[in-house]
Amino acid sequence: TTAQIGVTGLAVMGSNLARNFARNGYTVAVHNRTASRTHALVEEHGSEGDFIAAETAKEFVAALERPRRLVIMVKAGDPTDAVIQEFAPLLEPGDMIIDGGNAHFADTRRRERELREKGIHFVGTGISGGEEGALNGPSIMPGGSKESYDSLGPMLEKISAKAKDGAPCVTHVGADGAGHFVKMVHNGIEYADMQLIGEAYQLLRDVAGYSPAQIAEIFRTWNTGRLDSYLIEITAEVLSHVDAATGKPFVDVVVDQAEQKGTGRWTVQIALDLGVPVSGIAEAVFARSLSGHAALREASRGLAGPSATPLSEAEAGAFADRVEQALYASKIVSYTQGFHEIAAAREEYDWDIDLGAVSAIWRGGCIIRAAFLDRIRAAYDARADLPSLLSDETFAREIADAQDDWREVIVAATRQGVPTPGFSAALAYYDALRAERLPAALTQGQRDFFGAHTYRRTDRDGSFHTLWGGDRSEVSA
Ligand code: NBP
Repeated sequence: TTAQIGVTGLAVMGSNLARNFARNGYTVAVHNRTASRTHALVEEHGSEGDFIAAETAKEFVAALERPRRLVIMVKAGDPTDAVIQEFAPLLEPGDMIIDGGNAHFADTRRRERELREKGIHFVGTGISGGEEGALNGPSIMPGGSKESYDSLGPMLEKISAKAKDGAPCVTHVGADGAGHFVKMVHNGIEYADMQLIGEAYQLLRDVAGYSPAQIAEIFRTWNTGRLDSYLIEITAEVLSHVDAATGKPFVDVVVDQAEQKGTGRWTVQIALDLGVPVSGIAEAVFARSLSGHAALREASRGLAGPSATPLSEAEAGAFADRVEQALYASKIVSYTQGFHEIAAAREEYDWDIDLGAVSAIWRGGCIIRAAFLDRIRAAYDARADLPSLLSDETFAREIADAQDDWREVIVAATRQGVPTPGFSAALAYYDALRAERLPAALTQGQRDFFGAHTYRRTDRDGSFHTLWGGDRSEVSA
């Protein structure tokens, strides 16, 4: 017998993905650097489908039908290169290597180029949904050649999550690193979503005066409306959880220092390179980083400022409604920024990415899955060349309706000394885009003054310089 697909790297993600393929009727060759993992997988889950356990790379490759489809699920970075170097010499033109790890898209572009010279398709693939998703249906973001997708697509569609309308949460995102790029921005948006939810929680706690259990109920209510999403749902679960050891709300016994693995940071680093303002995602990454500076926070405790005084019960309910508006409006802005980054990369790397299709495959399986994504897809379906999500009539109207409350919430937070970097950055982005004139004109004047960097005029074409140190006359540059 030969296997239709092989998975090498059988830690939690690889094992679950292999089982997902097997449960969907495919024969799966399985391999791991340390063979004990391979045997453990077949022993524990062999009954779920057809597995071929391979101890060596040679056995593994020999077990695969041609053209071979080989999934790598190892630790991203050097291990991925090590595995490619081990397997590439054993493969033939037309074979496919699918890297399902969280690779940096620039690495994926390099690997794709190197393997293309040997006729091997390298398919960098973003996979979201954690271990549960890998087993029961993740959101899958494959890059690589169209040709490889013809062969892989049907299998990936089978194992992927399905959106509420039954559509598989997978599409050919674009060439070479496009899949890993889109997965990276997915994670950046996830950071922003989590930060905004965190700010909403803090406001409900400190300004409205609600308990974690009461806030969990508020999130449960929000989850039945336009904020319906996996992250809002699990937020309610986490907030209502009580610590068994102390009887306190779980959220009060966890150290308030957020960690990160790096995909959010990459999203911001690359946005800086592409010149795309992703202020909401950046604030989310910085907020995690700030939280981790324990000594700095300790040293700053005594700094002057107001502390929050909770509202009366009557006022608290109305305030919670305002926070919902602020959260929703800020969420629209973070997705606007994330999709702008994808659109900019599409331009830069000449990727054929369909933004509507990207939002559609995030509707199921992944961490940011949400009813909201249907709306984004509708916006791009109505107009594929939408300059920004904020230009969509529906989103623009919703923000218009939300903005009084959004501003009020930020005012209250500012007055009471509750930090809302996400809400505030989102509103500043919105107001900057709306502005008739920005102080960038003054910036250009300053740059021309100290560095003769020149400026353009509103009334004439060309570049100009003012002789600041001389008679201040203007010359054409
Ligand atoms: P890990 O990221 O912990 O990687 C462990 C696997 O890598 C093991 O199979 C290990 O083999 C193998 N490996 C290493 Br480490 N170095 C190797 C080398 N030089 N040669 C061959 N194999 C090597 O596993 P994971 O958490 O299952 O994640 C796998 C990938 O999926 C990662 O890229 C991760 O970023 C990505 N991802 C994870 C999640 C998640 O929720 N965990 C979600 C989405 C994507 P060994 O058994 O011999 O040590």
